[in-house]
Amino acid sequence: MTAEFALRGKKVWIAGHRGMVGSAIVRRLAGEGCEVLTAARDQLDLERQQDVEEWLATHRPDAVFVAAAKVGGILANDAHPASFLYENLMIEANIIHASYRAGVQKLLFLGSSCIYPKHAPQPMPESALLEGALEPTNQWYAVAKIAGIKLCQAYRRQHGCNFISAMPTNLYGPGDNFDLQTSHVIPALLRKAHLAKTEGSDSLAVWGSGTPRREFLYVEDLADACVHLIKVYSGEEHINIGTGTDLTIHDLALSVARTVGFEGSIKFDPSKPDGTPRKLLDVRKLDSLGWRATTPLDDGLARTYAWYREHASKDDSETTGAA
Ligand code: GFB
Repeated sequence: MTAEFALRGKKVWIAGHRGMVGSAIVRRLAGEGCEVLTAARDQLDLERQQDVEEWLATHRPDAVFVAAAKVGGILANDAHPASFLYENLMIEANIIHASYRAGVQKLLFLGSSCIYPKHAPQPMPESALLEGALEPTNQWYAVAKIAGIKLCQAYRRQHGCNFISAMPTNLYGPGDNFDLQTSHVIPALLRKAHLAKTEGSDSLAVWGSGTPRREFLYVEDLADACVHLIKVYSGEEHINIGTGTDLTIHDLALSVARTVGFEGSIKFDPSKPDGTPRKLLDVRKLDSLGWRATTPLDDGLARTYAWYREHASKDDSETTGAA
């Protein structure tokens, strides 16, 4: 562990600033006294090495958050293996290598809890990485994210770069993707419950058996944890970011129904995959670094539902996309 990395007065690039995670990090950095750099998609294609190298060489950030990634829910991962593997490998390799070349002082790479083996011990410690086979539905994304961790470690060892990695659990919050085919479970269930309520339907369709367990972290909490880690952590091992508690998808569906005010029944769809049986992170390392999640699930769900109603529910006047 080295001295704290101060953000004040630094130039900080958030790669992926339009996404749910990147935009939350931009909001979180507002009070840090740093200059926030962003690049619009039409200005910079992160899959093109030369573009990324030129952008970094020109703008010379002191610190970088790698929040850019191709992400999606269980079905999107399963249906587009090439996109999830290729796009994520290209984005992270380009940014990490170009950051090394541009002399970036500190970089935080973001992955996902799906890097761990399908049957990892629960809660999953950082040391469970590569101890067993991956969950088949998201192995492509997981392999890309494991490569990102290894890139940070390799550039540390070979070039002395202070590049670190953080692995968040399943995320949700304002700015999430509410498309029913490609989204994660929380935005999907919020939207489906909202539609069922407004259309007077008496059931809410929930994929799979309802028995898998998941841990959910509100994205504003994640952004706070990332800012904390870039300041205080300089180790080689990746750090889990989670809440330390999980629940079944069935219980999640009940909480979502309560949030939305949907009073009908829940109908499981066994034709859809369950995915990993359980994904709970061991957050003792993060805890020892002085950070804990603060947003209870019910509060986060209420805030996410409010965001959906304000920003995304208008799309539903045209399509219902029942899934
Ligand atoms: O959120 P989700 O798509 O991601 O699904 P994973 C979590 C669980 O919710 C699965 C169930 O058991 C789904 O079957 N589920 C129930 C639903 N209803 C729905 C629904 O309407 N939509 C969705 N999407 N799920 C992803 C990985 O896995 O987690 C990614 O595929 C990434 O790579 C991400 O790691 C964090 O937790 O199963």
